[in-house]
Amino acid sequence: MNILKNDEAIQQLKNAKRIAVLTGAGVSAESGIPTFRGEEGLWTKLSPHEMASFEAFYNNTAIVSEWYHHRREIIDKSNPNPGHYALKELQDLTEDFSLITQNVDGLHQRAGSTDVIELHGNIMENYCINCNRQFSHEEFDEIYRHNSNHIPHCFCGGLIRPNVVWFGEQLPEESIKKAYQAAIRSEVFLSVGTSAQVAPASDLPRHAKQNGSYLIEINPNQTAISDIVSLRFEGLSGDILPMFVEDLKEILSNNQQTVR
Ligand code: BJW
Ligand code: ZN
Repeated sequence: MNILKNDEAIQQLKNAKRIAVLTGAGVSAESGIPTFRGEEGLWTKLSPHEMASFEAFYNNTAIVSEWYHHRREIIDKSNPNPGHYALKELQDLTEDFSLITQNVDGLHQRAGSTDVIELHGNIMENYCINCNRQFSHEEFDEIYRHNSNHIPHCFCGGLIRPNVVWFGEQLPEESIKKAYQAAIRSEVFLSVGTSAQVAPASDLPRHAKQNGSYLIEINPNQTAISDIVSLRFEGLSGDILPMFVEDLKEILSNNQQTVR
């Protein structure tokens, strides 16, 4: 870690009243949840459009439903990691803080973050594509387990799908609106653990930068936005985010002592 770079990031975070953070699958990697792309990613074996589209679900319901069931089981057994907890602490230290996530695992909320903007939905929620009835995780699990062909049906006969956003589908209107607003008004924008390959989420860092925000990326690998960021931290979010928060707390407490 370059100490000077770290200092610069901490100064930016300290001076910012408005911070926005965009997270991706990499933030949950240290909780044991596989990312999508990359060497260990889910999609080294499976094609994204074959699994994460409505057509895939409709034509291969059993396979796609099983895939989501398997992922829910992994998430159920996992816990938030130091990166998730650091973002909760950063929220507590910041006047105007927005946490925008592409993740569907709910780990930010389990770490205590509030008002999380979920761009791609939540894998634990399910709904009927016919009558729109919502199913809690427990209700859905009950239906899924008692169904030997792994094709979950609602009481009305319609198929039950996960409440996630697939390719070609619109993002929840309110979430994307809030995310753009947060990006535009931010003074510092952190892009953490995302390959920034999927639009419209990948547009957010660019919008933030165009509107004068200081753009910081945390990722062990280069991404589609690495060339436009103000600062890049090549490492794991579970290492770097807690370090930011510790340094920030130290500076803030020193400042308070000086004022007194
Ligand atoms: C670490 C780490 C550690 C590892 N610490 N870092 C051309 C044709 C067709 C469509 C399009 C097109 N061009 C654009 C589109 C639109 C399309 C799109 O962007 N496609 C691109 C792939 C080209 N987008 C959409 O369709 C979106 N909707 C839309 O645009 O609506 C308007 C519209 C409608 C109709 C037509 C056209 C437009 C919807 C996108 C929905 C994405 N859904 C998914 C699946 C969600 C459900 C599920 O979970 O199954 O969301 S796809 C998948 O990718 C998932 C993720 O949220 C998303 C982003 O992935 P993410 O988070 O960046 O993960 P990875 O794996 O890519 O990266 C992980 C990173 O972590 C890596 O960089 C690692 O290095 C790093 N890392 N360990 C920090 N410890
Ligand atoms: Zn129904």
